[in-house]
Amino acid sequence: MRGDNASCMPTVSWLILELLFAAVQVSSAVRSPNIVLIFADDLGFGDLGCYGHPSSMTPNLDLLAAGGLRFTDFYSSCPVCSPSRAALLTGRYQTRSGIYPGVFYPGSRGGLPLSEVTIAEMLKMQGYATAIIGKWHLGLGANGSFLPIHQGFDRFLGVPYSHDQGPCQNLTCFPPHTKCFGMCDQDTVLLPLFLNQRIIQQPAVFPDLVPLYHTFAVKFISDSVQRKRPFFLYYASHHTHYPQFASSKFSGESLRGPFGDALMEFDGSVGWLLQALRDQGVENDTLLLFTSDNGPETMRMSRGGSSGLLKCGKGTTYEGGMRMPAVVYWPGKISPGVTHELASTLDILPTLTALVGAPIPNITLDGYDLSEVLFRGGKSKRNIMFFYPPSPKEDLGVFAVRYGKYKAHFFTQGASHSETTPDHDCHITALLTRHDPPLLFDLEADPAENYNLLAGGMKPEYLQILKEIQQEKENFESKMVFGESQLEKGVDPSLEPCCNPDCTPKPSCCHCA
Ligand code: CSN
Ligand code: MG
Repeated sequence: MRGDNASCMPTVSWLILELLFAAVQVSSAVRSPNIVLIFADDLGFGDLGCYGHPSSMTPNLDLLAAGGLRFTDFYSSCPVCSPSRAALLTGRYQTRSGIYPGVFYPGSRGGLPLSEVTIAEMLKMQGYATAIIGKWHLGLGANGSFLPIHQGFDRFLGVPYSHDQGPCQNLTCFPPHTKCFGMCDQDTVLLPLFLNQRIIQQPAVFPDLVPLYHTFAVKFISDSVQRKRPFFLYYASHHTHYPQFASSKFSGESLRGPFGDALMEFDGSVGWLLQALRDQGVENDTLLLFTSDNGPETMRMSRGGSSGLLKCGKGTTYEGGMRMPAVVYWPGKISPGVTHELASTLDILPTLTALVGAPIPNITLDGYDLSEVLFRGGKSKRNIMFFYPPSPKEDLGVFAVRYGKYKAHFFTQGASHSETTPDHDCHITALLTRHDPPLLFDLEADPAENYNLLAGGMKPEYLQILKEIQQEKENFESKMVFGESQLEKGVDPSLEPCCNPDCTPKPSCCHCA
């Protein structure tokens, strides 16, 4: 008996040791950095002070850029919203997840498939508290089955789609009495504000949104810090999408009119997010990333954004549609500076996965780990970027390819969202055009895509580059499998969110005090 007991002792203490070891592992997971991902809407490459805009007032973003790493060659995966957001959150091209053609509507049947692994799900598995504030735009579905709560987010305060996707002519955009500019979408429900799965306002009161978001973000951050949980906050701002709005603090304050006021409010939210991190003592334990979903809606004229020196904007695969402002900030961990390395929203999930030591999702990813660029001033693993239009087709394939400093356009097409500037290539009247050989630009020498290197015919010095691009493109396309289209499932008006579900007549009765 004694012998048995004695031989049992080491086993028990070994077990205790193992438990202790596991506890240490858990507590080191608790030291995982907090992650704040700030995503602007329809903000162009040329809209921020730190990207050269002469009259924008963006002191907080400019400070972030000065203290962090600012990218000059950072790309979205698509020049419109839903596909761009799907790729951001999954690290996969929108074609794989089926987020095409175009964007989701209030009554859309589809959504981001629940089988996709989002950044929020990946981080939640690692013990993170997760929240999304602002614009979702990845589906709503019957009974809210596609809402963020089902995609890894513990909390959601925000709007399920774009804030112009409901009538806005009777809403206030700037306090106290300035009505929204334009009508927005008619014949659909007023824009709802959700808390998790519940509608708490319909219509959402635009000038109140950012102050509400502020309170919610501060609470989420302080709750997480108090509970010693690392947190992931995805702050998907409505700014600077049409119709522009702002709270009284920013209304009429900018030099740039309504767009400038909305931008200033967005910039202000960057300031209070930073302040909240400081107040909780976690600024140095937090990786902050900022970028935008797609290029500017120049069709809104001076109320649209600016792609600066880049060509065209939203809806097109020219640089103005695809290239985004982007800053990554982490005091003490990321050296301040400017990088010309290639990077994309597709790279955020793989980078965060590496950072927190999570297993890589067992699916095809299109992104690269950017750790070398962020933490060691090294080279990007990304040397290529493929550009799909908002309505991609398997038989056409990618419209353009960035390869090193070159960009080749195999197809070009204008877009209604890129109307009104003097460049007719951007407009809806610039029909789908195949280019064979492709248009070829050197984006280092000519970021504005003005001078086709192959104008006047093939030149032998570019044959090798074209061959490499062609090979990369064929290789990529041979492995690209388009997922079932979520947008082709169409819309069902009865799925539109309504605060008063059994009321008649819809959609106008979906209006709650
Ligand atoms: S987007 O803007 O959601 O930011 O891309 O609000 O492409 O048909 C785009 N669209 C409404 C929108 C419609 C939007 C479209
Ligand atoms: Mg957008």
